[in-house]
Amino acid sequence: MGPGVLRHQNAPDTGFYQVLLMPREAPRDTDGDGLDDVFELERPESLNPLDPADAGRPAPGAGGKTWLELYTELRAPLTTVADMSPFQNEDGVAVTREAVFRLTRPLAPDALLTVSNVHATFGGRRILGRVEISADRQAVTYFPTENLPASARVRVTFDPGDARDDLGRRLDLAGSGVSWQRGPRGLLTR
Ligand SMILES: [Ca+2]
Repeated sequence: MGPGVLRHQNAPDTGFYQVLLMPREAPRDTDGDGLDDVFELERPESLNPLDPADAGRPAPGAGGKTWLELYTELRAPLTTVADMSPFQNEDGVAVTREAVFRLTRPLAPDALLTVSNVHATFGGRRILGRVEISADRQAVTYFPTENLPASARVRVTFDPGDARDDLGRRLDLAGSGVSWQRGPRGLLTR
């Protein structure tokens, strides 16, 4: 915002204004509607940091979501892997065991993952397998379908590519993968 002049017509002489310089990184929520003041000031056509009623109105182009819902989503941490199975240092994992990646949020309804996104390697080459997304769209499972030696060390890698989460954002899981080796003590690294 550029410089400007604030003028209060017919201002009473019983008070005064105090102007505070607020850092953009730590804005207040002056009207208490859940939207911070900077977010509201950046959208003067729709929002007013002194009007708590605007947060419940639908945000244009947001599929019916309110401004508060949109604001909350925009600030949600990017979706990543919450946990993986087999987990690190899990013992005695069968080389035929499936690998499950559980995400912090669901995938978009139209997100498609194939073996180009989730695949396993053994001895430097990709093995045959298939990928399934759970009904709640929050778990991705890779099933190896190839026979492997019992001592095989298998590494499963999850590269989401352009797949989006339920908020339409790309996933944040660079380098997610799990590897294991069949034996009395599975060797697992992320
Ligand atoms: Ca407001």
